Amino acid sequence: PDFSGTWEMKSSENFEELLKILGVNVMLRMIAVKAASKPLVEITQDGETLSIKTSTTVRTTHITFTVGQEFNESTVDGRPCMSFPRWETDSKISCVQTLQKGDGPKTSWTREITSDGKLILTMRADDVICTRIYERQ
Ligand code: RET
Ligand code: NA
Repeated sequence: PDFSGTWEMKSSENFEELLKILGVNVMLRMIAVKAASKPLVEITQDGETLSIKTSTTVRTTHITFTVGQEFNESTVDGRPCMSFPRWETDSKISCVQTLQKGDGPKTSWTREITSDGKLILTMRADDVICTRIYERQ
């Protein structure tokens, strides 16, 4: 699948609930939710290697990984973790995260390209799943 492109978000569910279960306090949640309502996602892809830059006014993350190989990233609340991305289907990457220090909810994400060319991002912490749908700009 081709993940590359500049993507804008069309819908988001459960982002605040996700931050809540991760223990982010109400004031920081408000700031984060507002900023995360207008993210810009830029993805470049070379085979199974993806580079994903997610920009907001308050936080920008940039990850590069190869499917099948562990890499360092941060959970959505900013805690360093090890991540292991793998193919769940031929168009969906599923990535389990392990905190580098301390305990917290079990976190993971998926990124999938649908047959109609949308990008679906899910982020999970324990039983809370946030779903965000993107379309190419
Ligand atoms: C934290 C807590 C500390 C204060 C702020 C935060 C902001 C997080 C944001 C995350 C955006 C995520 C996106 C993900 C994928 O689409 C780290 C929660 C301000 C803005 C856009
Ligand atoms: Na997003």
